[in-house]
Amino acid sequence: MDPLTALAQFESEGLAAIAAATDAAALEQVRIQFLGKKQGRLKDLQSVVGKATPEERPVVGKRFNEAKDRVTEALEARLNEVAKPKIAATAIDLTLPGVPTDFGRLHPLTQTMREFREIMARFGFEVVDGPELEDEPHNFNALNIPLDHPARDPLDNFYLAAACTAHGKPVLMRSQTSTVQIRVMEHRPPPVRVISIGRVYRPDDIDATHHVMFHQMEGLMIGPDVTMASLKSVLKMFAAAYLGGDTEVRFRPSFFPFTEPSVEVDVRWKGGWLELGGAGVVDPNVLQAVGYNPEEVGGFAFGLGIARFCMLRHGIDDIRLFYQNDIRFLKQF
Ligand code: FA5
Repeated sequence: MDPLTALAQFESEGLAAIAAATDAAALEQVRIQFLGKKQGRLKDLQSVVGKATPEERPVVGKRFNEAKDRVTEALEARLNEVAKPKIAATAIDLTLPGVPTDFGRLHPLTQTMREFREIMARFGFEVVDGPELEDEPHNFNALNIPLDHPARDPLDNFYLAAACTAHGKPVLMRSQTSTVQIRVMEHRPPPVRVISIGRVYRPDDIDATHHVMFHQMEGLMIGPDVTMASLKSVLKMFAAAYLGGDTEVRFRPSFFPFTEPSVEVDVRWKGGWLELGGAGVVDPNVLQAVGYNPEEVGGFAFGLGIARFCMLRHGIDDIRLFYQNDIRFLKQF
């Protein structure tokens, strides 16, 4: 057989054997048979090439290297292929429906708080924040709450036994977000138009509308012409924006040491009324305590219970559901 024919045969038979081998062991046999250094077919071909005439030698030599390279490369490629893990084609049925993924969602109270911020931002209120751990000056004194007022009773507050201020004074978990009003006014001159949303803590008896930790939204607006009428407009607009335009809102005379006059804000609920918050015109004593001149500026403040709004919107009749982390309840929102 002439050298070129022998080389073509070596190449085609080598490639066919490689393609037919299905695992690494079979490929090793093919390698030994075709490319083995001691007695493989390539080794035999070396003597055939050696017998070529001097004129044939360049062509035959080139073809020898070509055939050797092709078979070597094919062997390596096939080795890589058989080494890959096999996906059994029959194990996948592409027509089967997928496994649905359970998406998490925001807690209904978080959703409510986000919506509150959005609504109040539309009314031009800036969002501010304040600490949950408070001192008595911010939780009581600056809010015009006298030393003998029942709201200061240690049994009605969560005082911390193991902590105090840098000056050794008692600290407590804030019982209302009204503390943030003071912190804002202490640091900025009027006009002010802010809201603050956060947790407050009271050792109340837990029932369908009360918990020991709950959320409030505090609002404060201070300026030269801010009146009780401004307060009522803002609260009515807010209730309409969150609960719907037909919501019936009632302002009931009330008392808070830091507002005068004061009101309680109720909305219709289950044939009666549900109290949503307290509000009023900021007491001149409070303005004076933070260095404002009550002759020049006035203002209103309000503090609303967030959970109660959320309960009204969604027809939830027990505040405790928000804190039980029952997925059957939470996934409805
Ligand atoms: C206050 O906390 C005043 N700081 C509100 C205020 C702010 C008045 C600014 C004037 C000016 P009150 O204690 O009524 O007020 O609480 C306000 C609202 O918080 C209540 O109407 C109710 O919606 C909610 N709330 C009160 N206690 C609880 C409780 N234990 N659980 C859930 N929500 C509560």
